Amino acid sequence: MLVNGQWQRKWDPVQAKDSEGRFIRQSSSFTSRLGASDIESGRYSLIVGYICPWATRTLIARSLLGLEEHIDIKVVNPVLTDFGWRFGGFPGATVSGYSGVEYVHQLYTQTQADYTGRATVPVLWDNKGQCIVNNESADILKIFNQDMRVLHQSSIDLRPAAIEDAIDRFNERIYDSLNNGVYRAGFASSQQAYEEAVDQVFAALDQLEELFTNQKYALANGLTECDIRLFVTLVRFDPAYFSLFKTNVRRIEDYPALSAYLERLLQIEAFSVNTRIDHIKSGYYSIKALNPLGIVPKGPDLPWFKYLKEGV
Ligand SMILES: N[C@@H](CCC(=O)N[C@@H](CS)C(=O)NCC(=O)O)C(=O)O
Repeated sequence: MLVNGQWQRKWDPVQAKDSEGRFIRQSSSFTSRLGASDIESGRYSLIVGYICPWATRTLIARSLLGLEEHIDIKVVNPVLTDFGWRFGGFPGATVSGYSGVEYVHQLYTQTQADYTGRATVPVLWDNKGQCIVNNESADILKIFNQDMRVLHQSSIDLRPAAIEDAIDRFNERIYDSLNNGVYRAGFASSQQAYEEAVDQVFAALDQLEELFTNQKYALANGLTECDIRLFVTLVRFDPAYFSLFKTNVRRIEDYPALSAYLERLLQIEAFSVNTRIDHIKSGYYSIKALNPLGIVPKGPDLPWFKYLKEGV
């Protein structure tokens, strides 16, 4: 991480923990929204990693809303280095395109010279101001859906005003137990913290299995932001979390309704084109604290890989 603008120590996934060994995630630092006069086609770039579920939320929204030709993407190498995320050098990864910028942390110090914190993706970058606008995926989803509406080439609304409360309630319900729950299991530093997290993960999955036995999407109204948030965790579960994060009580494949839901979403191009199993596996298994030798497992081979365009 960066401390007063200087890169400290080697990269380490465990951000902070409480006295019982529970993983604590840092909160995001750049949280601006965009006004009408800020919106210009081509002005912003989205810095992402296909490995990262939070970044993939924003990639899927960008595709669903038809923002691809207005916001370009820069993709990091999924393999973590001692200096955090690096650009290029992996199929599907790109160079930064900014002179002298090899690592994501350089974009943070370019924005704020004395920045202290982790240099995370996703980042919404302003090419005009040469600075980070926002590094919180939940906000970037709102920027794309609401602030950039004039640029949309799609009639999809991922957050209809009439059901915003229901969207926020659903998101809240799955964030701690599932989206972040898998990380709390994987990065737990005590048996008790691990078991607590795993139990919550599977309680959430069991409930969702029941929900999707009767419903096509997370909310009965149709596709929303909630489906994006759920999808990015479900799609990483069997290929990575199940073994690396030890969330191995059941696979998503063992849940018929959840598997059908996953396949339903993968038949929508915005979901399949932004899912790269090669990035997901190489990235997660490069976390040295959990897998010191960096060996990437060959399996599993899952039936839904047939929907993926690249990187299987
Ligand atoms: N709150 C952030 C979390 C982003 C995040 O934690 N990204 C991870 C990748 S999955 C990251 O960049 N980690 C690098 C680090 O922690 O140093 C968001 O949702 O945008």
